[in-house]
Amino acid sequence: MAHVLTLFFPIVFVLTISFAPSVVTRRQCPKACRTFISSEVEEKVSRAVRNSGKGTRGPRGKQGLQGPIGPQGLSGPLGETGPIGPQGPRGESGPALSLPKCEPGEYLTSDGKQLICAKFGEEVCKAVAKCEGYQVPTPSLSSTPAPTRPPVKEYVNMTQFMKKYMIQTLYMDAWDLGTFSIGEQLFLGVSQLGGKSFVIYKWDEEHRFRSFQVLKVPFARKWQKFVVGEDVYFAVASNSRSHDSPVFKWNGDMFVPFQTLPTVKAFDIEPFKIGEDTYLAVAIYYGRGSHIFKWDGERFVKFQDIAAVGADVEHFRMNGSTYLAITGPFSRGAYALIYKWSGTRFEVFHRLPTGERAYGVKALSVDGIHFLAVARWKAESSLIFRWNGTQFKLFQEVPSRRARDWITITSPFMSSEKTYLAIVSSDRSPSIFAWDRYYSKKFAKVQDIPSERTRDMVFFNMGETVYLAVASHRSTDIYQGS
Ligand SMILES: [Ca+2]
Repeated sequence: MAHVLTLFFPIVFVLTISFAPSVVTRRQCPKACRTFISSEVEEKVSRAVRNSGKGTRGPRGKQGLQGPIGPQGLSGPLGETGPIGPQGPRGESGPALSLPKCEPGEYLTSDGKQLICAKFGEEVCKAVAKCEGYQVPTPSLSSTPAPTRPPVKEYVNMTQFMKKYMIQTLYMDAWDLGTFSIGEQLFLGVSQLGGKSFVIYKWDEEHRFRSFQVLKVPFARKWQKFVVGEDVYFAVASNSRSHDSPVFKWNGDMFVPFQTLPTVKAFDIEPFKIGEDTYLAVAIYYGRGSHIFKWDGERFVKFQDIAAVGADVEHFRMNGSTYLAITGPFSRGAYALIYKWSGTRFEVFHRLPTGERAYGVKALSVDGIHFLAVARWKAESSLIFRWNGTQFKLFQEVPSRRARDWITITSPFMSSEKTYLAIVSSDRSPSIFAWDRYYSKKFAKVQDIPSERTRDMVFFNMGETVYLAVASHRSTDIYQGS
């Protein structure tokens, strides 16, 4: 206020001086003149007061909140035409071609759809000497190309998993990934290598995984979800000498411990059913052999020991029979051991030579063909075997280095079923293949995934979209297929 006054008084003083003559010579200034002067004085005074009230500029205020997202822009220009796809399969042979028998005065021609007989026109009659009764020589098949259509091209439009469609990264020391659904809810389960925990994430409405539950599992390795009756469970192999492998049960809100399976250094668990019975095969990596547990109506009890140690066990069905494949350490021989259900127990069925130590095994069926894919740790490639009716024969070899496992998904959407198979290679980029039923009739390479020291991967579906989760030693990336 004091500041205002010190400015104010001099201004009033100056104004008074400047208008003093007009005040003194009052008579010479009429009413309009006086009104003008007083309004001038008022305005100058108020302006002076306004100016005197202005302080130094204050500090910049905080940035405001971001406004709402604006309306979506117009769609961009049409993209360039894609490359020509591979040639489609050869069509089925059509019905035998029969030439129509033309009458005299007719000739054989085509209307674009079929061969027909047409009468000679006047022009043709003029050109040939004798039109009436002239027999046109019937052309041979080779000289008359039948109207053909170009072979139908099948475009193998395979979903790709691009860096720009990476929708989430989860930071953790993952060892084994898996997804499963309970009703409409999708979960991602991750066994942690460093921590003594098993972490469950839940897919939310924003299409992101959010941490849902952390369960204590020392040395968690591979795991699987399964259902007994209406109840949902999952079992985790514990690669520990002193801890058994736990089974958890969904109680409607969360997973709670259900029972433990007596194991020492378990590496993988495979649930499967034979008829109404539920079994758990547990691959033990050290010691004498692996175990099979059976559900007795209330819990799992030991059912059978099999003399195979392994890092991975897989079950599959062929022609009504149940099989187990187990891959073990090299010291036991470079084999994948295959067991077959005899009706009462599993018996050794076949030793499948794998050349090098097999680390992971995956069974899949496409178009009625049974495959067994073996991931090899030491070799520079991994192998896909095909069942020929009596045994598995080498079908395809794909590059890999320190391969841990294979993953697969069959996506029933987008008009035709597509089967993907990917090799989880840890010392080189993992590769995705797709069953090419039309062209090469092999697993055709789709793409490589830019990932180093890959631990595990998993495909999953939400709606019609295929997603891929890729775990490396530090983080897990979630890709949306496009
Ligand atoms: Ca397995």
